[in-house]
Amino acid sequence: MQTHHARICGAILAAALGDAFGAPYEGGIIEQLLWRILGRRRGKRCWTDDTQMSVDVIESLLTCNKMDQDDLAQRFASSYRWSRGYGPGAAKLLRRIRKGEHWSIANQAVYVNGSLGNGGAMRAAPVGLFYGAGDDKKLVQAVRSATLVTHAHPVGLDGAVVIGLTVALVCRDYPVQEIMKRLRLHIQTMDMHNRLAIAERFFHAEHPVAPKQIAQELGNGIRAQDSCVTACYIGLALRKAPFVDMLTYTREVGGDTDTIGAMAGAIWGAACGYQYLPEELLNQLEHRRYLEKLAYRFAEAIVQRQE
Ligand code: R7I
Ligand code: MG
Ligand code: MG
Repeated sequence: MQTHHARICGAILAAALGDAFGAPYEGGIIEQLLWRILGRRRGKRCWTDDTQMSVDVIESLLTCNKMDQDDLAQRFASSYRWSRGYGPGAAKLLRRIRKGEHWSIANQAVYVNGSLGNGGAMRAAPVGLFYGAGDDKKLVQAVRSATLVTHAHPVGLDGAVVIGLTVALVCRDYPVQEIMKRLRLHIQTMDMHNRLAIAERFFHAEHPVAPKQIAQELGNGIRAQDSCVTACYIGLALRKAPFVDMLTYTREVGGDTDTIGAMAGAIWGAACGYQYLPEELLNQLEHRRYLEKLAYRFAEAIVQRQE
């Protein structure tokens, strides 16, 4: 596998591992007990909405060869299963689309300004990979379009830009300082700018900052401003550490562990490549072979596109 190819596959599989291995630690005691029942199938670790919606994005991009919001909305709606642990607003919205409502109406029916949850950001990595580093404006536009289908709030949109752009840039070895500079150019809300400023300060520290401090200052919650820069920090600060250390660190940050794990995993995987993912974790992942084949096909399409 060529380097770029391996990094694209790495981003997709690492995100799925971050999701499946983060999910058991998400939420309170009731959610954790429920996931003990729902989260294992035939001895494998199940993924959640984060991976399901990323799969939908990849399938859509492979079929349409561009970001097509109508196609994406239909895929999201038909893949929706409550047992994958979707956000409550997202679940309602997807059921409305299933019943025939257009996404551009449904996306403001639950929250008047649209959702600011991290559900747009958790599936932004494939869009970033597909458009790739080079034309940031085009990439950001595609990420915003893909996010808008379910997350119309400016903070929800900004969160997706943080993840989509970081994944694309780290996949091409851009240094952290340059990534931060380019993120600042495309972020539109003060909430996200403030979080980025804190992360930039943390990147100047010699060692990764303690997980507790990350949770306190960058956040660990379900809202985009409380998790996207957190994941960006984790993925970048720990990209030279083994994957399992990144997972342990994410668990210690706590909160929305499946989503922070998925987003940080995508960044880690894009930096390191598929070959550095631990085999014993991949072996426990549900539908591993299906995901690997999909990631491989996606990488081939991207490499051809960018040649
Ligand atoms: O963003 P979304 O798809 O949820 C993703 C999360 C991830 O952690 C997944 O792993 C899964 O567990 O869910 O779903 P939404 O329901 O749109 O947003 C998530 C939450 O953000 C909502 O349930 C609200 O608590 C909060 N939220 C808002 N609160 C107030 N005002 C989102 N938008 C608003 C808002 O406008
Ligand atoms: Mg989830
Ligand atoms: Mg989550």
